[in-house]
Amino acid sequence: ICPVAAQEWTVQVGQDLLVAMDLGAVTKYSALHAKPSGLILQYGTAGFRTKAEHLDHVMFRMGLLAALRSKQTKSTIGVMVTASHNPEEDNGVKLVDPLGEMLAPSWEEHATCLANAEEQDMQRVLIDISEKEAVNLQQNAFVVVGRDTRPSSEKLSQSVIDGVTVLGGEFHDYGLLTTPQLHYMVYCRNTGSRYGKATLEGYYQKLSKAFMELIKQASCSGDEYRSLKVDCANGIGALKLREMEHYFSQGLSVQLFNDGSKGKLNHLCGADFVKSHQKPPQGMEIKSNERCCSFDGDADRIVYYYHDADGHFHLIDGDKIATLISSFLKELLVEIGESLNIGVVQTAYANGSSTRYLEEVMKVPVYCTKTGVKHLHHKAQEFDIGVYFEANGHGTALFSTAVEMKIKQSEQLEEKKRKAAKMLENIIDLFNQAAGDAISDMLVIEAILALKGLTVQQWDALYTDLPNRQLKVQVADRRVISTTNAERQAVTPPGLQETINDLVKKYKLSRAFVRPSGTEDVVRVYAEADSQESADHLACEVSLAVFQLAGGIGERPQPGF
Ligand code: NG1
Ligand code: ZN
Repeated sequence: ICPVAAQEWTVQVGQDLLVAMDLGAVTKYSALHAKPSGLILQYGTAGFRTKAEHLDHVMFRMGLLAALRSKQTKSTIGVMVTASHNPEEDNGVKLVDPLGEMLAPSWEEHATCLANAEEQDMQRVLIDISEKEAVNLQQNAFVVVGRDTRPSSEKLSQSVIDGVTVLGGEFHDYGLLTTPQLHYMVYCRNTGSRYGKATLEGYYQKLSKAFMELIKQASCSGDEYRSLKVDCANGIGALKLREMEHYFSQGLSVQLFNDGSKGKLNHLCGADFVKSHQKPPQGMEIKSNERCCSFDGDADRIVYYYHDADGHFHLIDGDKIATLISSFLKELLVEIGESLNIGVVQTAYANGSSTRYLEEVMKVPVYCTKTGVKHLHHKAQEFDIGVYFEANGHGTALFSTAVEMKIKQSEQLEEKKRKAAKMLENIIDLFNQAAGDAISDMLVIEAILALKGLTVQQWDALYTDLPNRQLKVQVADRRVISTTNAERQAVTPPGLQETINDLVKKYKLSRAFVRPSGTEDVVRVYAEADSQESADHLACEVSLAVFQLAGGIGERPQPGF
């Protein structure tokens, strides 16, 4: 994967490169964070993720890489140590680029190269990256580091710091942070604090102030004390929400569950569990019609749910969150009387009913991108207001400078329009512009429900989800599956897409697609149809087709899974 011939680089390396990078120190420290031989990892949808005990060398090397990226961009770079919704024993690392975005694609390749280099090739790979990317090694580097509550995270983040300092970089260790908080810090630091103060206090104050100002405008705010039950997945979200709650407690009371005081991280709780099992988390008692939500392990995802009067569980996922938010923002735009455009960005996992509702009822244009927030984020930047959410609850809304300009000009407008512009201004402040953020999304949703006077059931009733099923299939090499059309069609292996097409035809309102996961060694299968039974059957039949045509291993997918 890393095509540099050994002779080539020795000739190319200038004397200055060698001087600027203390290669002796790199080699010495690298040996203290030795790579287990034979281990190959890929920088995937969300960085590197695997069992924590295999990650020490990766952390050290990502510290090195972050320092190089910082030198190249002359900006602060972030490194987050977390494995999000994965089990507690796992860990992971991802780099955050200057404006809070995910790492640029060419650097993802460098990350993979560096993480997999054998000890004796480390120097060569580092020099190769520096040359390819024209990194000025004399430039200063500054890296900020955050970590989740996993037992392995503290030590691993120390290894990141070792990597940064070996290349002469400076760092700030924020310690425990949610992933979106780290994105926020990076964004603040690189925009000269115009966006906000790069401290936790700054984050809490910015969001809470915007929330309280919004809530004030709700006509029924005084007579209904708002409360919400929050399942924190036994993760970092609990710590940070607890620190923050007194800032907004006048407007919303939150009751925390799975706060990490006893249960295991992400075990039988959290947004991923609730979404994929379509049932409530353990450890939370739910009375009928109470509003509840779940964060994931690093608090960048959120889903809502409730029990109806008959005790039936209802999930309100990322698609319905995007619908609520985009409908509200569109109303505000209409109010201001502006021709600013708004678009919603989804992935193939978005429920078909949500896409139909947005396009046909809300008349909001919808776009589909590949899985992974970096793709959604990128697309959303094309609009004045771009709302993006993955069905699993990861998302945010982005606002162009044209929207901010419009708000500035609103002073001259009539009272009603001014009010709408003010709301829009508060909403912009409340959204984390750098990344999907469970805390920020939660406050936006709570504010919109209050302003619109909507109950959780009324929100849920916007449209009815099509029954769906997600399955995983084990194959020898998941790369044999390649896709096109935002992952909705399989190009290889030959015959697979044709088989899926024939299977889909057997059911009503049906749709199915397969893609290799970017975070697990599996192929994911998604199916939806007019009934749960049909969706289950279709998912199962497609799984079998994958097993047969894409080199399935282990047990054959069985009907009834
Ligand atoms: P993969 O494993 O590539 O499907 C999963 C999620 C993504 C995204 C990443 C990162 C699904 C189907 N996939 O990716 O949406 O959130 O993890 O955490 O939910
Ligand atoms: Zn997460």
